[in-house]
Amino acid sequence: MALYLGFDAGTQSLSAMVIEIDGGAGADRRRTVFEHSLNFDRDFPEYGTTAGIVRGDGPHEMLASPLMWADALDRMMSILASDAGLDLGAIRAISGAAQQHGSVYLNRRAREAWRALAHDRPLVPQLAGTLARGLSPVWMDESAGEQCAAIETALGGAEATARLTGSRASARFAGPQIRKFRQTNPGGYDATTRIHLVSSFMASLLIGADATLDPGDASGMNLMDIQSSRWSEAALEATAPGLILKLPEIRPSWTIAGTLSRYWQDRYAFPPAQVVTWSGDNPSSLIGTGLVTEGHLAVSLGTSDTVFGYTREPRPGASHVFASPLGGYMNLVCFRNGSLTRDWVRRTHHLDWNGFSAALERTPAGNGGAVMLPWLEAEITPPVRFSGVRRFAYDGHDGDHDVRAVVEGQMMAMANHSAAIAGDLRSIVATGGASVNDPVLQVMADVFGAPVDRLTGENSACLGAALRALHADRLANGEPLAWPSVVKGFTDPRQEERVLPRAEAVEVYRDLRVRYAEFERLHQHRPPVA
Ligand code: XUL
Repeated sequence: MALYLGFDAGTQSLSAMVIEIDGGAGADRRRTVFEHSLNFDRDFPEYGTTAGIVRGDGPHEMLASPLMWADALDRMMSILASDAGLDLGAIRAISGAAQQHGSVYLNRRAREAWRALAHDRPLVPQLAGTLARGLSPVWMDESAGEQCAAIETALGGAEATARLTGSRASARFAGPQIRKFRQTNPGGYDATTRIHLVSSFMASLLIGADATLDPGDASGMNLMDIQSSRWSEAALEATAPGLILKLPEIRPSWTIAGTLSRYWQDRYAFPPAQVVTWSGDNPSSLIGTGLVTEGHLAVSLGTSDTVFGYTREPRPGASHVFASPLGGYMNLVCFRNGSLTRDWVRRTHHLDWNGFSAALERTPAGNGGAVMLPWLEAEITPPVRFSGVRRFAYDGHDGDHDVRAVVEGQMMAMANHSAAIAGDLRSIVATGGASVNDPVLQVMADVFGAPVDRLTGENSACLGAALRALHADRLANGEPLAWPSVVKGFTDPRQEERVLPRAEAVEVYRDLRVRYAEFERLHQHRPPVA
């Protein structure tokens, strides 16, 4: 029997999952034996976050303390060791997923501090003085717009930047954020000896040394050559001087970054397990949703909503092409107004989630012409700077219409903007918090015109991390498992719960999607009417 531990360092919480694999590659027993989440706002109030972030001084600045993530890791390791009833010695490998794009700035003291950690003291006080920047910009930070323009100009335009790095310059990506840091705090930049992504920072804390970065997460920086999975000299030069010396090495996703450090072994009696290079939450979800072949999309309904799919070749037209942790590519479209916007509508009308579902059930496909552009916050796709929802053909007082309008608006935006990556779409896998809601999935099936499956588990990024640990451990031991065998038993859809598209509704949305795209185009660059 072997155990594999996966983490997900998300925007609002740190989760852990342990899977058990009993027997060989064939008829083995596979199950999840532990799952737990720590919520940053609730469990770490001393960091003063709201939904996992703190606002910076400038507009669109969204930050979080790396020490909060470290604190959560320490507490989770303690829970795993004492409250989970696990045979700790059976943990063979550990990996993780993290919110993408966030960058952590360390000074020259960090490496020494990690090496010298005393096991009888908590982690965070021992990291004092190791950060060259106290707060990290996270993926919700849209404040590096100017830097994006400068980088794209240096690289020959937006399209050339996308061809080289997989994405146009994006304000939330680490490259533009690094350029901004250098411009606004040159002393801080000079004092920075290492810039990690959240994923490689967390892996570094586990091994007590600088961890490598995987191509899946590195491709979310506007710094990696998407064809070769190496740092692009041109992109580095367009971003900040001397950057190459500050970045971790990029290694294949299945690389063993190191061994769990003595700190964790001595502090909580963990074994010297292998720590596999962490990845981003979306690349990890590709595995955790079982999307290891073409023709399927995953729609993840989380803090951000994302639509993604695996392809052997990059799919032009995707807003982001990332390297996939299975090899090949992951094409992704990200929407910032996800669960927080659904939740805002729900709260506005004093509904619980059952009430939200009932409202959807009471209203017809197409909502009698009532349409919402759900841009409560500045939006990533399409790029919208002026926040504020826009309502058409209704005023928002009626809760039923408002609920349907937010869900339909989100689904139409997702279907329209992912059309280029959907290809010959056979099915969708829905994940994330809101995927438990049947009426939401019915709107999804009708708008996309494809059957929607749901996974048994909720946290596909965390599951993906545990499965990546299994894959890398088998590979390192000369017993490689093909990806369909890695995910088998964990990501099989529940056929009996499949949600089928309804022909009449699909017809309604065929026209409405065209109108919705027109609304987007007209209002994207205009502030909302008060
Ligand atoms: C993807 C993105 C978000 C974060 C959320 O490009 O910005 O999905 O990864 O954690």
